[in-house]
Amino acid sequence: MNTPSLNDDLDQTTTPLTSSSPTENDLQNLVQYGLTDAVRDRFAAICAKDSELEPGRVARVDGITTFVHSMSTDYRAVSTFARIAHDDEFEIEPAQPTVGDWVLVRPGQDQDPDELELVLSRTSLLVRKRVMRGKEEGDEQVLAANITTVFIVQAATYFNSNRLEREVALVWGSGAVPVVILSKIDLLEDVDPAEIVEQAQISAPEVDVFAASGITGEGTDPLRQFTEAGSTVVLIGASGVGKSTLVNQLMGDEVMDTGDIRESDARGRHTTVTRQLLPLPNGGILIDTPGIRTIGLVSGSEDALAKTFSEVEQYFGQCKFRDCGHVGEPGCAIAEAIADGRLLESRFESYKRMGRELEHDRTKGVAGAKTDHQRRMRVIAKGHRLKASIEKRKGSS
Ligand SMILES: Nc1nc2c(ncn2[C@@H]2O[C@H](COP(=O)(O)OP(=O)(O)O)[C@@H](O)[C@H]2O)c(=O)[nH]1
Ligand SMILES: [Mg+2]
Ligand SMILES: [Zn+2]
Repeated sequence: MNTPSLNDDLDQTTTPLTSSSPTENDLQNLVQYGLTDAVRDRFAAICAKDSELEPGRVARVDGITTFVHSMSTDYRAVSTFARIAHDDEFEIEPAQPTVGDWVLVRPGQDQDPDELELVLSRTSLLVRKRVMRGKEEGDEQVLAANITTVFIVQAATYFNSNRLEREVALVWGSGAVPVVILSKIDLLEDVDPAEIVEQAQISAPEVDVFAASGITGEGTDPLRQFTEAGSTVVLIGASGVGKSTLVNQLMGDEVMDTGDIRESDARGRHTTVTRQLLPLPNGGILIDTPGIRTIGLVSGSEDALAKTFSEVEQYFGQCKFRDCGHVGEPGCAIAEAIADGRLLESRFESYKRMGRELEHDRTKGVAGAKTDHQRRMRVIAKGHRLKASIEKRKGSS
């Protein structure tokens, strides 16, 4: 085995003549930030072509300043010109890096800033629509990328089923797997946690639901199955539900400020860099997000809705009339299912409400169609079409 050199030497990044593409050993350093084999291979391929680039993972974003954990050093890189890198093509439009992104940084020469140049295409992306006050259309807020599991945290003492349905849909839409945690069970007085779990399960069928206390640690052991090496877990939920307390419990250490210590107190200091991507004792990575007050679904979340309400959608196509609107038509399978207790009316109502919101966004068109995500997808599609037509021309000549 090679002896890995400890490159704390900052000069190392500014001497491109001696730099070479990272060895397996160098990349091994990124395992502590959740590196998977697939990501390692992509980094190795890109760095073999351009040895100046330094692979790493985004720990925090502050405007165009991105904090990146790299193999032997951390970067504070500027992301103005960052683009998404697919296997062998780069997107034209700038990318908006987010915590959890796998990226390549080009270290700046002399006085130049370090530049975040490429963002590897994501395996999952958690995006919510920000609800703006006094403005009809909120923009999108990208919360985290390349996550395997999202812990949706709600206080067992303040369980809210509508919010949970939205949170679950948001997560299914991201490509990650939702897990529900009902926190603060030590505060439940005459209620059995199992009862709340049962309630939550109705709003989140097909999702694992746990009850736990971040203070006493009760119920937190089963959560560790989601935090093994190679996994990246994000915690979402309203402010004050106990996310940071759970993080500390899972870390076995006081790493996150809890309670009313303001997040902004620690801003801009180096210590905050290491506080967003938290390596867990059993190998996974934890990301704590600031509280999210409202959960807006981004346009194009229809599939996520279908997954969230699969027990509703299973009746579609079974009504007497093919164009049944499920509003009292004879032979409506939904109405029958509700009547004989196979389907909860409240679930169907939630489904309709969320579906209407998406429909509203879609028909309103303009703003919705210009979401970052859709723009990105269009650019990719265009790239693919172009490539296909070039190959076709080549083939026919
Ligand atoms: N009794 C009890 N209090 C908790 C628990 N988890 C968090 N808290 C308290 O709730 C407040 C908010 O917790 P925090 O972890 O900062 O919530 P966050 O905003 O979701 O990160 C703090 O005062 C915590 O001490 C719990 O499991 N039991
Ligand atoms: Mg917190
Ligand atoms: Zn019907």
